[in-house]
Amino acid sequence: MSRPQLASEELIIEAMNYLPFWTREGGSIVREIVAADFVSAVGLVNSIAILAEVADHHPEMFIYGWNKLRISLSTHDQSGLTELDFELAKKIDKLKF
Ligand code: H2B
Repeated sequence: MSRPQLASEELIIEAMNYLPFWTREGGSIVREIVAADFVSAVGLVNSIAILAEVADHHPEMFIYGWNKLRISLSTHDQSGLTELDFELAKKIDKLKF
């Protein structure tokens, strides 16, 4: 399967209009979520893991401070952002937590 190309600056700016919970950090987009408690944060990680496996696209996820989750998306083999990151971010935003 062919891999998507790095997103242009114009495409990134356009995509970010639809991802208000995400911020750009270099070649990644990041969302921070405060869950109800530790178990909820772990549950969210597991839900995201299923989305990631289906998409074959995997975020970095970090639970810290008991109930906080930091999700970072980038396309490793392109060393930056591609449509895969924006598509997975939109799916993550649809999860209920
Ligand atoms: N996830 C992310 N975030 N970036 C990638 O480049 C990537 C991935 N590559 N998941 C996938 C797996 C690749 O290794 C497989 C072979 O499709």
